[in-house]
Amino acid sequence: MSDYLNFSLDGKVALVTGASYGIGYAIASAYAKSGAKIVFCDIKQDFVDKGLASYKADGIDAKGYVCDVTNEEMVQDMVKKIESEVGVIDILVNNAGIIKRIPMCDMTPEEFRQVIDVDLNAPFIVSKAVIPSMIKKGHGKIINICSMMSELGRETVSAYAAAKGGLKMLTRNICAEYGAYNIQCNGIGPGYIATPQTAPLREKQPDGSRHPFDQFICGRTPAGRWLQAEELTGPAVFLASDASNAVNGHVLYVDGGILAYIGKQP
Ligand code: NAP
Ligand code: GCO
Repeated sequence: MSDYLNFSLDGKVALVTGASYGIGYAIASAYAKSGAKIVFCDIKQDFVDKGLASYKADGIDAKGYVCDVTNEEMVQDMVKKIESEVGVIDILVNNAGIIKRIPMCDMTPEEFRQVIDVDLNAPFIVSKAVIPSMIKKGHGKIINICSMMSELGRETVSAYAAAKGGLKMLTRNICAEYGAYNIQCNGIGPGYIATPQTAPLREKQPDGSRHPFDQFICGRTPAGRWLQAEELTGPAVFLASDASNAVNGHVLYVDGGILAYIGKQP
């Protein structure tokens, strides 16, 4: 089959950061079903163990590593271990992320720095760790999980929006600097996905009514609903496969149309 229509990940090694659950877990599981060998990391051993149990229950033979992706020494060590235990990383998904929903003027510099550290500095650290071997191997795929906040702001998420906006430009710069080595770096910009990270925005109110933000997002999404993490997996497989070798520096928004829609008239 020509590469142009090769959506398979057979024989590839894929590292997905923060993939014990949530979006990372869905993407890693889809990569496994597309033929890739899956490695993932999480910051705590018990989350790695829980993730391994979930992958096993889904019939996926994943390898998990404890690694704080903001710590360059830990990341370098993890990548060396992966290369010796599994193989050179062909596909990196910078998925690990946090959010702090605090009005900017109430946020401490430390709180702001923590978000920037995980959501922007870490994708730099992990990409820097895997690119040299990708260059030696002659190819590589880096996929950064961006956000609606790579394009839009909203109250209380200043650090997150700054990080995700920066991640969009880091994506473009990796494309610019390493595209000559057959490395494609793209982003996925999810809309609003039902995961633990957004659970507080969907919690039922004390009177049993829907959370106001839940109603707001359903009014801002043409499909009128939250998306599921599994709805990101087709685009993620495409960007990890040879079928996307001519796609570079692009952020693919998988948002149900939010960015195209002014919102339903109340
Ligand atoms: P989530 O449920 O909060 O999962 C985040 C994952 O990242 C967890 O496994 C977490 O591990 C891990 N992590 C956090 N800090 C880490 C660190 N320093 N080192 C290693 N792992 C770390 O989030 P999600 O909703 O799946 O989101 C995943 C990514 O998609 C994030 O980058 C997020 O910003 C982005 N995103 C989410 C949405 C959405 O609506 N959910 C939309 C757009 C973009 P622990 O649990 O051990 O901390
Ligand atoms: C928020 C949400 C969003 C989503 C996502 C949207 O508080 O607005 O957490 O930031 O996580 O990034 O694309």
